[in-house]
Amino acid sequence: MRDTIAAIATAPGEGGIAIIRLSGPEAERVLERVFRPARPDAWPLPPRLMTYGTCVDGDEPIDECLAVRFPAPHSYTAEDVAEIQVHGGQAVAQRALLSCLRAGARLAGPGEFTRRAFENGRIDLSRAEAIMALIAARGEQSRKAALRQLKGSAASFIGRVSAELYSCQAALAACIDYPEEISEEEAASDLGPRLERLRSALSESADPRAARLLSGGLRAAIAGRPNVGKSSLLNALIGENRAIVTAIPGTTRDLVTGELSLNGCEVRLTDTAGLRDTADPVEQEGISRARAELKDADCVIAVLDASMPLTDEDKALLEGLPDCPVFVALNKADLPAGLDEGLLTLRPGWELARVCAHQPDSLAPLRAFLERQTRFSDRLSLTQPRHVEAALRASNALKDALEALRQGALDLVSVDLQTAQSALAEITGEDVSEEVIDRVFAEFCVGK
Ligand SMILES: Nc1nc2c(ncn2[C@@H]2O[C@H](COP(=O)(O)OP(=O)(O)O)[C@@H](O)[C@H]2O)c(=O)[nH]1
Ligand SMILES: [Mg+2]
Repeated sequence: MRDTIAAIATAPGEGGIAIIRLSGPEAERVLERVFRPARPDAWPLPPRLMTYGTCVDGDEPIDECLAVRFPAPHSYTAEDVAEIQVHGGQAVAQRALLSCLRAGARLAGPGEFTRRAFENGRIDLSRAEAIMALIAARGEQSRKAALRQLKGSAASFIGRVSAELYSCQAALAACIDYPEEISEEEAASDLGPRLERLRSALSESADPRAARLLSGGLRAAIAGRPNVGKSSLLNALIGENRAIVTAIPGTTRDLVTGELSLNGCEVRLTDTAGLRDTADPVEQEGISRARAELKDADCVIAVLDASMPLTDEDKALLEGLPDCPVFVALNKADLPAGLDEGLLTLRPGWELARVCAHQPDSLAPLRAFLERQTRFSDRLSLTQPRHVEAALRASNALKDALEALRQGALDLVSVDLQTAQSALAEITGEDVSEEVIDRVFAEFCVGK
């Protein structure tokens, strides 16, 4: 028998209401101890309807409140659930929770309500994660992807792939067990194309870049030698005076980040220390942070000063950039031109435009570049890093299976298909270690 858990389900701070949620076999008994309905004959409270009354701790009234119960199995956790709505103040909500704990409930851990919903079989693991993704979504793209997942897009996709994989496994088993009836060639000619289709379905539906964008937003690093206008560009793009701007080279030492939303996607811009040789230890540390940020970035805005001739530092910057989309911003285009564009060596795919940090309209090509980096297919079935990783593992196992099939090693094919099947079962949580489940729910908030 499980115990009964309680937590404040609303965000901390002041708000209109705060909700204390209870789940478990004692939920109703705890509610009876902490809730006095305005009409004493209201017991038992009607399921899923609000009842007005007073929240109490022993005999002491805490607040006016509304209470509602959701008898099992028609509740969030599929257990008996009760909720109390008090006024949304820190002291009120804390005291109402304390009263529930005194009445026999235990404080819930992070994500414990959702974990119960998963363990009681009401939702699969991918839907449980979708709830957290929906709560964490800061842009429209992330919200939509999380909602699709909550509606079962990942689960139904994995269900379809997995069913076809089972059918391939059955065909293979028949061939291994009855070699006189089905020849290896026959099996290979039928299984090959089917496994190939599964493999491409998996790799097409799992885009690691999209998954990263959805969970962490686009990371764009602004790089360049000192004084070319990196901090000015950051400020202009986010429309705020976030980074310090001066005419003194070496002003920016630490990483300064600013967020903006483009195309429903969060963009995290990082202004970095100007890259140059310096003896100043603080600046050196800033420069090594800048280099680390450049390596991790999804795309880079490389800034040059269009009013000055190209320097060796500029050339070293362009040569040393990582292999990712790059926008070369020729800043200070409002000043007389001093840079010979003919001397620039750009890699294929790099974009270039003359901009001026002080003229917002000139930044349109830069914004368009960033916006393009946030795009990806909106039909992806898998959008969480954990799912994408498992799907790619399954896809690799299918690649091995195809290779084994070409060599006629049917036993090996069978092992590879099993590996693929297990990787897929991790996504929905059908076959997943306790450790993975712990890790998934540890990221949840308390009260969800
Ligand atoms: N004329 C002009 N000056 C600029 C422009 N962008 C930045 N500056 C100036 O260049 C100097 C250095 O700017 P800052 O943003 O601190 O450069 P950072 O060292 O690369 O971060 C400051 O005096 C800015 O006002 C621009 O587009 N045009
Ligand atoms: Mg700066």
